[in-house]
Amino acid sequence: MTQPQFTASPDVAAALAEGRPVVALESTIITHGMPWPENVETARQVEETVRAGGAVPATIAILDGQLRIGLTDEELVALGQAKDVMKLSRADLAFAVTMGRTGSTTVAATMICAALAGIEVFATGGIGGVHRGAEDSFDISADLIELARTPVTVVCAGAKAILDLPKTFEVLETQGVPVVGYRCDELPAFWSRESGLPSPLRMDEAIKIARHMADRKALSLGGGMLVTNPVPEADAIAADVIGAHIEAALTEANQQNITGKGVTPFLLGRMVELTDGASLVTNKALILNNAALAAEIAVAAVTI
Ligand code: PSU
Ligand code: MN
Repeated sequence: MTQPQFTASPDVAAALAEGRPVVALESTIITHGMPWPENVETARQVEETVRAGGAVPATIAILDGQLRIGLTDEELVALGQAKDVMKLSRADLAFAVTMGRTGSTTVAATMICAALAGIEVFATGGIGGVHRGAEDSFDISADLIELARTPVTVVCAGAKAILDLPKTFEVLETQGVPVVGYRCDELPAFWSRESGLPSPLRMDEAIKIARHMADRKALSLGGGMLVTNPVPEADAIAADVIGAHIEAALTEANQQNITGKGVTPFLLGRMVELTDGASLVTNKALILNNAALAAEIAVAAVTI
């Protein structure tokens, strides 16, 4: 017998059935993006922010082989402390199901699961992208290709500045992914509000973004879109300050031959240490900011 594809928590299931706004949330940021206990504290605050914005939060993960859309607080805490959690993308999402493993979902995998459940809006910190030196390593995050194929709107604070940002946005353009700057003419760069790159599109109202989602659907364009939401000024770290730490972290990653899925978690972890925790404070602030905007978009989308 075929098993159900996913299990939604009661509040998520009810909201979906009644057409109320839901915001998907990823779990790799909990297991591989932030240290304990800040990871769980932040995940809770993100869920509260989505609720305060009038939407239902749906944190997504695979627990013991089960695709779960919406976790209980106990499950969130367990995931935040668990060891040996797989970091899942499109390539290995079904493997975790088959093998009964526990895995957290990256942006790519969260988009797939959100679309499966009928959730159109998703909040994260920063998407993966083209790594620096990709011309040799070919390391390009599956997040970019997923944005091109799966119809979910991803609200982020830009691509992580540890990446090659110009190449990342070139790939998104090639793949036909709309990149919308929310109230900004310059693309934000995760910890910083500045990247030196112009935002290809700009929208200043959540309702316009929701309308854009509907128009894309009406035109059968397929695929998702990216909304880039600059970190609040008070929590931003200037690009030149963060840049020096990024260089140092990248040099260490090269020296230690860190490759593949390990690169992003290694770099994020080193950034927390190199900035004496400042990068973590900014990381939290930008995720909460994105959760609030995603809720606003989800609320607007159900009125269209
Ligand atoms: N943003 C964060 N922290 C993270 C990530 C994003 O603030 O940990 C995760 C996301 O899940 C993203 C993944 O999809 O990093 C990208 O990993 P990779 O570069 O290996 O594709
Ligand atoms: Mn990669």
